[in-house]
Amino acid sequence: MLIKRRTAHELRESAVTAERLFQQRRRFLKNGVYAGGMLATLGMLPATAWGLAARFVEQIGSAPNTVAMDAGDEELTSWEAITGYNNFYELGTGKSDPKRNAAALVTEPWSVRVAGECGKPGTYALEDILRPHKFEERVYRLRCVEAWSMVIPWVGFPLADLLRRFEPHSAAKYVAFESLYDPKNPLPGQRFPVLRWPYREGLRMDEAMHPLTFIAVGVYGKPLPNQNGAPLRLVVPWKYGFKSIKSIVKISFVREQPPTSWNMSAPHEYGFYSNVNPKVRHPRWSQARERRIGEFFKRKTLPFNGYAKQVASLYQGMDLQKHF
Ligand SMILES: Nc1nc2c(c(=O)[nH]1)N[C@H]1C(S)=C(S)[C@@H](COP(=O)(O)O)O[C@H]1N2
Ligand SMILES: [Mo]
Repeated sequence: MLIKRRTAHELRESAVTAERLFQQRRRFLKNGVYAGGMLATLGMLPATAWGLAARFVEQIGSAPNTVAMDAGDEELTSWEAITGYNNFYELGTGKSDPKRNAAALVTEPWSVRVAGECGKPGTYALEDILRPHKFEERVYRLRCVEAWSMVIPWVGFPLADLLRRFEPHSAAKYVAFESLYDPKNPLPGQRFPVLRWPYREGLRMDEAMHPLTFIAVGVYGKPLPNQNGAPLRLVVPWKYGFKSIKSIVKISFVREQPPTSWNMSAPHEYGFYSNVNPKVRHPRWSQARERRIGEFFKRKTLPFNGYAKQVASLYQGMDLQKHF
């Protein structure tokens, strides 16, 4: 088989095709017509051009019967916006910096260090992390704390399925995550102390094990672009976007609430929980409304970003004004 290098232009075209196929398939699914296999052609991309995650693209493309529409009937945000308007401070603080600097992030080889209160700590190659999981598609709203939002068709698997493999001890009350940081070879944005590197995030164990909590390895049926947090990133749809840490290199099971980057940098503005909450304003702006990228008028922000039915019980008895 002829393996040909793809130009940027070709990449764009194939991405647009993927988006159109996906939108079509989604219409089919809405009408109750099963459209399995429509994405099958996406599995034929040359692996060398796509990096490590591409080895799994066939699996990504052949999982159309497992789409979960947890964003109702809302229209998907375009591929262009999802992959061109990003927050990924390691690659720069401007919204278009992550895409422009994407090549600075080297995702091959990749491994994840697993540490702390668990039966199977160690360093795992990405292949070993991903191999046992059956990928599925999840359409989730993503609400950034800056009051904009998107609807994104992720590909991946529940975080709970991954964590269980490491046999967490009962002493593990929280899970901490870290993104990549090599002080000797910093990413373009890591030359500046905008945050204390590495980027850190964390969840309470029950939040981490919740079925909505997801590890994404793809979007729109394609491997995750670097600017979206390749090769694997967290997605917690009922929390502000900054909890959804990108390009994970370390997972620790810990007893105490772990320090998290945005909370360390501005504790009065960014709490550990950071559940989407229209009633708790950011000290500098209201969180009652948001702008859906691609739309002109603002819309109301929903409690827990519209996932209250699934997750509100996690916070029963907690004062959410205090534990923001
Ligand atoms: N490592 C890392 N993860 C990160 C960020 C970051 O700067 N570094 N930004 C967060 C923020 S603020 C948001 S809104 C989402 C954006 O994800 P997206 O660019 O895929 O839409 O990623 C989150 N994960
Ligand atoms: Mo964000």
